[in-house]
Amino acid sequence: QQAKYRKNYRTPDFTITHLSLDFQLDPKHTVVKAVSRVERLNPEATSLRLDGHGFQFASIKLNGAEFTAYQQDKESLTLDLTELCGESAVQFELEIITYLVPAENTSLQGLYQSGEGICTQCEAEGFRQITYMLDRPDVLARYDVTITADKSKYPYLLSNGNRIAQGDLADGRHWVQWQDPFPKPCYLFALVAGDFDLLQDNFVTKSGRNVLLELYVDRGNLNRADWAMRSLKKSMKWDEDRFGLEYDLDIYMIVAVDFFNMGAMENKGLNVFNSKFVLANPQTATDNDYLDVERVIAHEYFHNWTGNRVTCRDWFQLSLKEGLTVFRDQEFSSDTGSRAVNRINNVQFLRTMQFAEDASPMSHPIRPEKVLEMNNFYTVTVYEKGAEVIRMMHTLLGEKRFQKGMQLYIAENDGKAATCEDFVSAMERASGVDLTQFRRWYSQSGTPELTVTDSYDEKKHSYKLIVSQMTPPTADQMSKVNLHIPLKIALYNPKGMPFTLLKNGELVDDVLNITESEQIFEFHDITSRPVPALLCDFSAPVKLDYDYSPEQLITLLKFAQNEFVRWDAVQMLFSYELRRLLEQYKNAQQLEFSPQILTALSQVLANYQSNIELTTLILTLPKEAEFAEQFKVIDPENIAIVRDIMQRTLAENLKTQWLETYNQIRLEDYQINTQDIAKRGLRNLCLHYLAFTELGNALVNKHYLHANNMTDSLAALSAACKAQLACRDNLMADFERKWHQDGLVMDKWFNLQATRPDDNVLLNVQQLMDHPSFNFNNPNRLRALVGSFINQNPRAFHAVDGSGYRFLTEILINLNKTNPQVAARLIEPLIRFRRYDSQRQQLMKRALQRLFEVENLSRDLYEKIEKALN
Ligand code: BAL
Ligand code: ZN
Repeated sequence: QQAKYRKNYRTPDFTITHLSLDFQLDPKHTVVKAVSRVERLNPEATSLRLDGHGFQFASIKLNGAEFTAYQQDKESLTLDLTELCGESAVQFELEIITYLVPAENTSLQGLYQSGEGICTQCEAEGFRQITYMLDRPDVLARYDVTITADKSKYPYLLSNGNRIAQGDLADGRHWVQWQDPFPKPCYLFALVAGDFDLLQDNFVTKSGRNVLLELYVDRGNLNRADWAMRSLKKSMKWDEDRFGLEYDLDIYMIVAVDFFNMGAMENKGLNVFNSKFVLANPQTATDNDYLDVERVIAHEYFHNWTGNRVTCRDWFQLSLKEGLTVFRDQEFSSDTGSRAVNRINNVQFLRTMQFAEDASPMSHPIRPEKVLEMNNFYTVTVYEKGAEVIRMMHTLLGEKRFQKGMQLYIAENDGKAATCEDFVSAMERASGVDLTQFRRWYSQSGTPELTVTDSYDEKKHSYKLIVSQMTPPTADQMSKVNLHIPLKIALYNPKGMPFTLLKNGELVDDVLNITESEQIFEFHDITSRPVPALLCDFSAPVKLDYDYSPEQLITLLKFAQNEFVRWDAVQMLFSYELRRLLEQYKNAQQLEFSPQILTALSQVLANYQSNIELTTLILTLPKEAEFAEQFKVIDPENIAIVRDIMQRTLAENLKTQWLETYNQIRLEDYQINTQDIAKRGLRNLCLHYLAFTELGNALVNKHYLHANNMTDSLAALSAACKAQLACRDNLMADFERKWHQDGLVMDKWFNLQATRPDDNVLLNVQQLMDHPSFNFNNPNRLRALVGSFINQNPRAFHAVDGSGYRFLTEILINLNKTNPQVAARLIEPLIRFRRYDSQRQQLMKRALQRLFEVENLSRDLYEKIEKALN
């Protein structure tokens, strides 16, 4: 297993300028003729290595003549070109014919069958499963694609760019020809064939281009397509308004498919989507599903400029397009919805998932140095931490200079394959801000820790913050350097008024530049000891260590003007409380939730009308996985027990208020707007807590029966499951009866089954793998049942008898054969064994060793297991 290193990047010896693809489609036997115009870039080069596997190689011709001077191995075809001379050595034509079986391609990479249709997924290295190719993102070609297939089975034949010709054949087949005017790397190639319902619309760009918008969904799903179309138009408008970026083709197509490894794919002009991120109507989708659809549609659309027009030079630069595009989709959601809510959700996700990744054997910088299987690097680090790095630049430069940097970056790199350095350099030159030290964020992995202490001089009215930074070693990198960390702060007086930040009478910026191991910041005219709000808005992806007292945190909760700060104060209060209660629990003491915190939370609920969304976020207890992240050694059993007690205490103590609020919030017809989503969110949180009281069963049952939308139905169902109510089994059976034919909706049901707090949950999950709605080859189903169990039910998965680990191992052994990419995602909780006690460590290691010995272990799994065990 050969790793690739970033430092070894070389420009290609050859490039392909034109690629003409002819597909004779059939799920059992597809014939692909690929004719490429090859240009030699390095005059010394005498051999050309093409990537390819997973197909039957039929023939190769060079400039129209049979060609035999090649060597073939499992992953490539190397052409010996020493015989070529003169002109033909500089430019020549290759014709390669391959045979494929899309119906048997369960890897869901390359060309495969999804349901009754056929589609492609080529990022990162799936194109090489279609034909031999210089499969690297810095080879950009113009594509001309002809697809021929049975007309009744595949009435729609789609590819990138513009449809330029089509026709019928006498044998019942038809053909369509597509041409993409923009040169692109092969990872952006797409083909879709099938029978769909089609939703059409249009968008007129700011310069007057009329763009045809087409959304293809499975037959019968048209009533779930409107929201995605609206989201697309909203995204197109937003990108023009905020980034000045306009769409560049006359047609934009989105196809929803059921079998998809990722969320969606930004292929030029022809996005292929996991149907989960397209289909939504009030009966089938929750409010969160609606927001997810909007976000993912936006994300893929934004890639048209950040990813497609400017692409990546090599896969080590993945964050160039992903970090930036996540930043852009986060800004879109913040500009068009609540900025605070979006920030809180994004930070919560990052702190839980990315911090955990950085503390795992898979720790890597946002621009990795070494990669064995590229699919393993579509990570929260590259995406979400990558977006944080862009956000820090935005904080340091400000919107105006950041946009100037964006324009320069695009002007300099349009139509090219760029690097992260190209981006930072454009930002630096456009803004005049020195980013020399900041660049280290690209090469250093790990979560930096900021330790802050303070001192107050009552006489001088001066206040000092002493800030030190340290990044602990990670699995991939022992020694660390100081980073440039923007630390946003505010100082509150005990009455909750913010002090103006002054030094020697001059205004001080609220973003402190932390660049050294230790720095002292002094503020004057501070008339009483302040409560500092540190890392406001999570101005950097770091851990903060400041010894807050509960009283200080309650002050922040009550008074901070910044909504993020208020929420964050409560997160710290909950953590503080969890630790205290865990101690009491371990010492077999009576558990007592701090009355002071209960009072503070009760006040938040009493004032819910001032900010409904924030109230919901504040009163939602962190999940087990979020709590777990604070511990070096995680105790899944006790965290779950104590968290449950916290939940029941909150439920019981605030019962009257939960009920009052539940009854006060009134909603009429189901509508998707910020206000109604907020109201449903809080009302359903009240229901969740009430489920743990004696009112629960009747109330939840009624809520379910009266629900006129999926958000409310699911809230009731979830409350019934989490609180193990008497009505649970009836409600679950009712839901199953209604939805058993709808995989996406059943995923919600599978998730609830897998996260039951019941002792026999694993047995239940195992039995559900035979459920008629379950399909092992569908990644959505697997994630809903198996993924939910291993990631969202830590207590059961980490059962000390090792049953959870054995269950996952069996699944992974099978998935290794069918879908290694998904296998490598699901193995994550197992490779993190170092975070657990020695008994669990032993069991987890044993499971990994067993997997390591599996015959034909995929590169995907090998890379992760090898890192974990060594
Ligand atoms: N490029 C892979 C899917 C996405 O990040 O949009
Ligand atoms: Zn993306």
